[in-house]
Amino acid sequence: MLTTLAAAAVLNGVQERPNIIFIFTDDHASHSISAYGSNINHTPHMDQLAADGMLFENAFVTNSICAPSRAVVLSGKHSHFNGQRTNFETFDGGQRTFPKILQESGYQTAIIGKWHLKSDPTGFDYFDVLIGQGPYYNPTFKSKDGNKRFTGYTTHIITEKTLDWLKDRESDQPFMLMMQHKAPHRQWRPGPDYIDLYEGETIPEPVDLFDDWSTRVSVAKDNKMSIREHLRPNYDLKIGEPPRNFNQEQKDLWLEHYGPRNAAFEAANLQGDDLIRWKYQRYIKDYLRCIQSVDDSVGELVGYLKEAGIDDNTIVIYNSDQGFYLGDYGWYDKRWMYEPSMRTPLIVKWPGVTEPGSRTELMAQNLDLAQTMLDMAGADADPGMQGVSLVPVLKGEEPGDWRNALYYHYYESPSEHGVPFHCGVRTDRFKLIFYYEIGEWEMFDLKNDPRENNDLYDKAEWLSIQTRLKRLLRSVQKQYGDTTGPQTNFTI
Ligand SMILES: [Ca+2]
Repeated sequence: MLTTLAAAAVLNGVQERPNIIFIFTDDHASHSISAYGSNINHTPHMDQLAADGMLFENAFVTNSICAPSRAVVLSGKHSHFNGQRTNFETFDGGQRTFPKILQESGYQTAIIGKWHLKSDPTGFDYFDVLIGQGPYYNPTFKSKDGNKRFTGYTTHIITEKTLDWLKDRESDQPFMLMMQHKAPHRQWRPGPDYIDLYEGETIPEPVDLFDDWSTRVSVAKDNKMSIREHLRPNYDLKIGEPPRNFNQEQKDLWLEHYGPRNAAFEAANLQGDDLIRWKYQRYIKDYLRCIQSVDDSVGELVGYLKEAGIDDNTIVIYNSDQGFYLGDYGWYDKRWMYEPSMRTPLIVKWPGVTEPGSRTELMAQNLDLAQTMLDMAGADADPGMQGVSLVPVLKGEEPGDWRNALYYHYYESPSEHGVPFHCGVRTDRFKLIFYYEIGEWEMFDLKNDPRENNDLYDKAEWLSIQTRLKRLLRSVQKQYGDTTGPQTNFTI
C-alpha cells in the first residue's frame, strides 16, 4: 500500500510529502475514548480516526504533567535534557525541536491553542496560542501580532482558528499543524452545546473510587487529589456563582444548569460514600462534557480535510499530554507513574500506510513523537533525540528488537497535590517505582494486578524479578543519561 501511495505522490518528479496534523489535548485519559473501551462515554469522531488508522494500546508519557510533556513532544528528549522538569520552568525555545527541523526542510508549521511553555513558540511560521493555562470561555490569544481577546467557548474558537489557518495556508507546501486544546483540563467547564449532556444519568464508577490507599506507598494517603476531599466547591464542583469572566448569556446558562442542584446538594446533606458518589458524578460529567466538544472538533477538522480534498495525503495524530484519574484510585489529576496517568491516548491515521482499524500492543512513548513526525516527512532527526520512530509500526511491521522497557521520572515536588519525586521502569508485564525522596519502592505485576493494588516489593517470591527490574532501572537511566542525582542512589 505504501508503494501505491508513494507512486501516486510523485507528481512531476517532485515527491509530495504528507501533511501532518497533530491534535493534542490536555489531561484526556484514554479510558474516556470509546475506541479504547471506555464504559463511560462515546467519542464517535475519535473512534472513526481509530477505524481509519492505528490505535496504540500501550502509549505512555515520560513525566505525567502538562508543560514537561509538551517539552518532551517538541524536543524528543526526556525532561532532564530538555530542561522542563516541572510546570515552573520556562521552556528553552533555543533548543532543537521537530517543528524547527520540519520548517527547515520546507514544511509550513503552525500551532494553534494551548502552548503552556511560557516562552514564545519557536519553529513555527504561525502561532496563535492561549496565554498560560487559558480559560474555557472568552480566551485571549497571543500571536506575532500581539494579544487579542475572543468571546465564546475556547474549544470552538481553537477549532475555528485551525480551520481558518488551513483555508489560508500556502497550498504549494506541505504543512505540519498542531491543534492543541485546553480541554479537558481542570476545572472542566463544559461548552454551551453539551452542558446538559448526561443530565439525569448515572455514570458508572471505577472499582476503586473508595480506595483508602492502605495498599499503596505511604504518601498516597496524604495526596491532595482525592474525589473525597480535594475537589473545590466553587472551582471544581460549580457550587456558587458563575465565573467572573463570563458574559451575561454565559452566566445565565451556568446558573440554569448548575444553580438548582446546588440547593439540592445542600438540602440533601450527604455524607460518607454518598457524598463521594455525588462529587464523582459532578466531576466526571463535566469532564466528559468537555471531551464531547473536543470530539466534535476532531470531526470538524477531519471533515474539512475531506472537503478540501487533502485527506488522502494528510496524517492525523490524536494524543494527550498524559492520562488522568477518572475517580480511579479515588483520585482526579495525574503525576503518578501509576497506569491511569502514565498512559496517554495515541491514534494515528495515515492514509495508504496504516492499515485501517489496526491496533498495536507495542509500547510507545511521547518521547517518540518528534522522531516519528520527522520520519513521516522524510526529514532527519536531531542526533540528541531519545525516542524511536513509530513509522515501522505504523507500516504494520513488528520490529523484533522493539523496546522492552520505558523510563519515567516525575519532579514536581513540593506542589499543590503533594506527589513526591519518583522514577521507575515499566516493562510489558512489570513496573518498579522508586520514591527516592522518601526512600520507598513499589513493584507491580501488571498482568495479574492491573489496578496496582498488590505491592510486591521485598516479597520473598518476587526478589529475583525485583533484582532484574532494579538492574533494568539502572540500565534505562544510563541509556537516557539520567545519571546525576538522588534517583540513582540505590543498591541492587
Ligand atoms: Ca495535562
